[in-house]
Amino acid sequence: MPVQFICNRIIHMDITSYIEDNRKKIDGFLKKYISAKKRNNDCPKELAEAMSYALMAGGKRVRPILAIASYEAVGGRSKGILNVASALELIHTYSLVHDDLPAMDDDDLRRNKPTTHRVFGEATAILAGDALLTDAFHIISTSDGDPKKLITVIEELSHACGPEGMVGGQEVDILLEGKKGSKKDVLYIHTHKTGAFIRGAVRVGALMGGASRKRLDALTEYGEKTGLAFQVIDDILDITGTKAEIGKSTGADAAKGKNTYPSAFGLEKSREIADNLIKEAVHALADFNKNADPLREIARYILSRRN
Ligand code: GRG
Repeated sequence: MPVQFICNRIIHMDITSYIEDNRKKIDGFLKKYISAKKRNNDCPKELAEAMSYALMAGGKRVRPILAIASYEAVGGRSKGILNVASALELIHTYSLVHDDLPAMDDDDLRRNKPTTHRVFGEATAILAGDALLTDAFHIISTSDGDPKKLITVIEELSHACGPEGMVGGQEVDILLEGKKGSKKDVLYIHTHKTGAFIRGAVRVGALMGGASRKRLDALTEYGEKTGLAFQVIDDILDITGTKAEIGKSTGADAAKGKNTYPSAFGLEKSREIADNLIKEAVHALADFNKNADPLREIARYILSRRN
């Protein structure tokens, strides 16, 4: 059964326009950030151009949108959420620029365009990634909002994206390339390389919104399940060919000897796992009111995504 037909629930709200409206706000923030960078004489022009090229290449902005939706789900009112959410996209962009490097995945295309290192060279691409990561924490630390909350956000993100999170997952992914990892290895890779940051994005929104412990726990479960499902769907799309629409060849993960859910569990079982994860993610929000509808619909959208 094609992935997009697995989840046949009724859509309760217009999630497409919710995503589009928030994407515009995030892109507006990122445009201002990158124009200031290009005008700043202390930032070398070539570096600013490489950062701009990577950041403004048309990403879906999934992590910032999740942070905003999580913030709204707990009735967040304090300022600074747009800055903090947009900073997540700088971290995400850094991870993609580095992931594409010859020393890692050695990819020529990202989002149907030449990768940053293909255009600007390896050294500038590495430095553009470093600069985006560092600036993300600068943006958060200078955002409006309660300084205690901002420190908690920094702590959350440094953990989610560091050696016990995304970087750790990437390390194991690379170490096991071409080797047959166990199901436990695949779970580690997916929950850390992709899952930890998505869980972190949801938690960051909740922390900025002043969530109670109970609500934070529920949102953490939502983020964990959605984050893992996101990577399982990505693995499935690699095989079913729909990523070819964004310039990736079908079966690229298998060709590189990557450990994926379909390689460990088979395609049908992987679809079933993704479907169940999304059901569990939505169930975790059972005690939330309609303010959490965007999160519920984003989870379903992730299941039906094609790129
Ligand atoms: C280099 C430290 C370091 C980490 C890299 C994120 C990551 C870890 C690797 C990316 C490899 C990859 C393509 C994983 C699949 C899931 C994923 C994170 C896809 C890209 O995220 P999207 O779909 O990208 O949100 P867009 O293009 O929409 O921004």
